Amino acid sequence: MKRILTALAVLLACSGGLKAQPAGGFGGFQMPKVDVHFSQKYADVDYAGDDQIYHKMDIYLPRMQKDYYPVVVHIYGSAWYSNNSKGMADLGTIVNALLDAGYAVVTPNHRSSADAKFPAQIHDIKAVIRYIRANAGVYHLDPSFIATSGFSSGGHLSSLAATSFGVDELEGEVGGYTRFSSRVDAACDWSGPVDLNYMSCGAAEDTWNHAPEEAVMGFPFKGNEERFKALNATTYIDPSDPPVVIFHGTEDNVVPNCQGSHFYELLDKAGIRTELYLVEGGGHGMNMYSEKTLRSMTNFLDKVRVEKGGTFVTGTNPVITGLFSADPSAHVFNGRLYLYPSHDIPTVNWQRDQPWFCMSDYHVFSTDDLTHWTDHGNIVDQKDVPWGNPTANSMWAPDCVEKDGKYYFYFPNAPARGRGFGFGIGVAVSDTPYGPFTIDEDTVKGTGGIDPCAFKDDDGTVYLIWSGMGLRGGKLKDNMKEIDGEGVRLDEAFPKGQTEGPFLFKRNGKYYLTYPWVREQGGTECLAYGMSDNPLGPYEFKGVFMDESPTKCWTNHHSFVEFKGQWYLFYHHNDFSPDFDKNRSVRVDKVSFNEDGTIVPVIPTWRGVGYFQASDELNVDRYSEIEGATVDYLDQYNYFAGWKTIFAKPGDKVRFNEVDFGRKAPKKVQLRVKVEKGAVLRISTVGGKRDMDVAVGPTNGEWAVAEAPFKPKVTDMNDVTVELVSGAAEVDWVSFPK
Ligand code: FUB
Repeated sequence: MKRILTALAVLLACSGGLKAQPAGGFGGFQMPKVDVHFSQKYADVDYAGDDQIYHKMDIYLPRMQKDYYPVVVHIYGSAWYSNNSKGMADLGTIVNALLDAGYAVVTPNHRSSADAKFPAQIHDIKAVIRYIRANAGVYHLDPSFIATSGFSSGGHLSSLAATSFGVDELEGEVGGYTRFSSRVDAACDWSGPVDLNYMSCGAAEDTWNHAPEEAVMGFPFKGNEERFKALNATTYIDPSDPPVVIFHGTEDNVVPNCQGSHFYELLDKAGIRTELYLVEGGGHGMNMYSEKTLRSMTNFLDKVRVEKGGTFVTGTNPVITGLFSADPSAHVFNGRLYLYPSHDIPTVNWQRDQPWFCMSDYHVFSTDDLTHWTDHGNIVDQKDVPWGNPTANSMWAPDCVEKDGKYYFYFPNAPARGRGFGFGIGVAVSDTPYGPFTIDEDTVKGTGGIDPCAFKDDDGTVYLIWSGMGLRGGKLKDNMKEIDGEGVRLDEAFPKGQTEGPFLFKRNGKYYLTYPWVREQGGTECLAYGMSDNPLGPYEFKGVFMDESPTKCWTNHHSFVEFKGQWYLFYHHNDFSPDFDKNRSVRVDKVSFNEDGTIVPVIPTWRGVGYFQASDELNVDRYSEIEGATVDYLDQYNYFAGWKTIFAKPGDKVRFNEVDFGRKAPKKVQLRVKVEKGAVLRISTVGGKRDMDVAVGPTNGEWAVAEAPFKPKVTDMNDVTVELVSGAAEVDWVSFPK
């Protein structure tokens, strides 16, 4: 065992200096020429900003077309001796399996033991994770799921990244994104040495030659056993660690397989979800990558990802960022708010030479406070609909309803060849609001069209309303798969103009049939409604409750929901896609009713409805009120990066409502700014009565975080105003750190 590692060390050391080795290293025992299953590759991305080969990484996107991909960082094995083996990082085995399963794969280089001593290697890996989190939008990566994986010493670094989140000495300061979290969501350990003090598997006599780890630590093992514990992934295990899947060969003659079982036992004892695959006959790389083991890895990651969901914070509009969303149906199930929107993606199937609606699956989102959201992931995919066309990308507006403890998800889709024309409406059933959903074999009998809305009345009767040559509806039979009798037309008394996207709700005994309506020929959709004493009408038209989108998004589609005593209107505009209105984004604003039950028209806001603490990053470009200042995208190539406020002349200002300063006044204020020559910004709170001027120097064309002591004693709920006193500045966010 020891001879193999030592021999390899010599070989690498002789191969032309360790500072800038050619692509090489262990790389999982494979040929360098590999057909990697990617649709796009970003090569040599500099994650540390120092242009060193050991700080470059490659990013591969899967062939499967999605707008954002969950990420796995896969680290090559080299006994920490190589600083440039990303080109051989198990590309034909682990990397291809991940790509085929829909994961983007990042293969980083890292400093070798000749470049720098531990913890430089884990500092590099953490910089990779932070870089991905900070730049996810640029590379189509989904920052809500970042896992690590690695072989041999890469397995060590992958495991260490998982167990050591927040350990100061191991976090490091590599790269420009140290403000971002290096937490990972799952880890895969392929044959990794994770406890270097246990390499002899607990035998009384330590016969192990510790050459590679001595090289990476920079001092001998014997006599320094305690200090070596810093290198071990096992040292840092605690119950908050993410799930880990471990693969180890029973015949591994380089890293003994007791490493895998030992790691498994410790993780399991700490209550961490873990799976161990001891591969019969597997060596150190050899015979390890069967279809079965690779599938076990991707299944594990899929399970963790779906169960975890992505979590993100957005208390302003649009609510969902990082992916497009539209046609939001909101419902409260078991006290939690669930959102079932459509999922727009950039056009694949152009129609008549035009980019068009393109929707291949659905995600469900949930929240307790309309600020912290969970993305429960993909719940229904077009390829899994038994009656549907698996490539039509026509999964339009859906809805969900609970009946007798089961959740019924209704969705439109284009039927498969020979199964009809136009759109059908399908149903999928689950025991929870977020799946897994089982899709029914056939469409819902008695329906046909788009935009199903499922409404449960107080007596438990469920109605399905849809759009198909006008707005139609009917009672669902108890099996929830068939309309009882004929569907009836609901909008006959409404003024002319195209109608679709119905949403039915009940308040104080009255039924509201609400819908997107094109009130003027050649116009776009506003939102209108009628009221009735019966769910299936007749409805009396009551007017418009939201005007056409100011940015001319042709569609709008919405839902009403009462949550914790307040009514909300969810709807969509095309905020993250100003030039193409079929890539939309969900928004939410409060809604109220007049004495007679009619709806008070809703004016769309940027501020939205979310709760903010003063220590949060307050994106004041999502203002409640603006005077003089203007707003633009932060990054013209990645709109998901959000917006900035431009203060060009003194007096320009924005106000951001309802910020909770808590019981203890903050002592400082931070502003993320870009300033050319210098500027003074006035921060006001308590209705403008507590002011504080902050002078900001030039930032050399870069974004920088400026900090100043915050003198006013401000507590409790306040509005925050930012006003330019002199100079000029662009502001990303303002924060009052604790
Ligand atoms: O999302 C596709 C279609 O656009 C919906 O089904 C309509 O309601 C409109 O929003």
